[in-house]
Amino acid sequence: MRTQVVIIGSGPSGLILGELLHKAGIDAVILDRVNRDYILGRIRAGVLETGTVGLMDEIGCGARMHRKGLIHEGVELSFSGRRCRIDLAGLTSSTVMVYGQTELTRDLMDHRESHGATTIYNAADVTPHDFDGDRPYVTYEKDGTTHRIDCDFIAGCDGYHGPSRAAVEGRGLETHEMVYPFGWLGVLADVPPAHEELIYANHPRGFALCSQRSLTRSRYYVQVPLDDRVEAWSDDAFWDELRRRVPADIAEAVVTGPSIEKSIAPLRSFVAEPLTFGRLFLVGDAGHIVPPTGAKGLNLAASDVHYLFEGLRDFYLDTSRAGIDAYSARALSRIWKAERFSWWMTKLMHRFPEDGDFGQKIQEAELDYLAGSIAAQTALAENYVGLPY
Ligand code: FAS
Ligand code: PHB
Repeated sequence: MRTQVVIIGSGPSGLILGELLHKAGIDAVILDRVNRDYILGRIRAGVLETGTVGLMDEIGCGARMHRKGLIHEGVELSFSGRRCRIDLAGLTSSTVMVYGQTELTRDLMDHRESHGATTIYNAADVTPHDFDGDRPYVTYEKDGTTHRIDCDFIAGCDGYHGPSRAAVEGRGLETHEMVYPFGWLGVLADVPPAHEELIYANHPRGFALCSQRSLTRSRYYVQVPLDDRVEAWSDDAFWDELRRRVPADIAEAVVTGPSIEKSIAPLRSFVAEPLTFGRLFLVGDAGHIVPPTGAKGLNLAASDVHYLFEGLRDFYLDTSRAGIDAYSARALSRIWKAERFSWWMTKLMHRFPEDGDFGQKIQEAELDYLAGSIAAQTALAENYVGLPY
């Protein structure tokens, strides 16, 4: 088989790129090691920046998102018995949309199926080859046969554990990482949200987040030790702990119910540099990871795709390599700003016992300053809604 672009990974990165390329008349094949249902079963992000919303509209699959997504004009921080609402719309003239990654992925998959573009699921041992030259190819195993796809470019949209970054180890790849000493225990439940906006809670027992997927489905998180196990948490134990960490009136408003998903995710900050290796590009989680505190992971994947798509489009339509050559630097500039913001929000809202008494006092002073400074709130707001592409 031959195509113009092989995309490894059918998550948000791979799907958004595949659909943008299709719209521009550029042929792409997506490979994934699992199937559609498995991908849709993963519960991940919940907040979209306007840039991500714009890409869905540019592709032409934003109708359901606009119908079901919730526009949020503010978020709240709670700490030391206080509450501070960050007026996103008033401070930035922008907003965020609450719409689950699962639904966004479903919309993209349905759109791709509607025009018959190729996605090969259950592709095992996907391996990029000869991407240092101008005739790269990808091999994979399926139904007991080794298959080969020749192409012009390979987009590594295969997440943190995928083969693309592994294929460039030792080829000048530099990585930068910080692993946080805790995880997030998340629960998804078909219960109405406790508050109309998201609440990030800094509490002596640990961080908590009240989020949502719709007016009837809520997503909650509590900070847990790294060695904690999801089996140790009954639903009741989770609801009790969440209610201890959020403001009293919110605790009162929490509607409990059976969890339809419950999992613990570790938190790390990670960046791989550069993102371009010949004709192989690292995109989204394949190139970087952020702690979810700033709601940046999915949205950074979207801006990577925006930059790479512009480069590939210019290559095919104008035979210019400028965009492709600029991809890594352009993407990394926005990536590092989002990494900083996500690290900052995580340090601000979580308990770090290893920072000692002084570190705790600094955190309290930063929150006190934030609560009283429009300049500080504006800085938080413009990062939360998403810096310009
Ligand atoms: P993805 O990981 O989504 O997709 C990669 C795809 O590549 C997958 O479908 C995988 O099956 C495929 N793949 C992997 N290895 C392969 C191989 N060998 N061969 C073929 N295919 C292969 N972000 C937020 O903004 N907010 C959150 O609350 C949030 N929560 C998260 C919770 C968890 C547990 C995780 C892991 C991430 C979370 N994220 C969150 C970040 C997440 O949303 C990512 O940023 C987003 O999925 C990135 O999309 P992709 O780059 O497409 O990577
Ligand atoms: C979510 O709804 O899953 C979510 C929202 C905001 C975050 C992280 C996760 O910062």
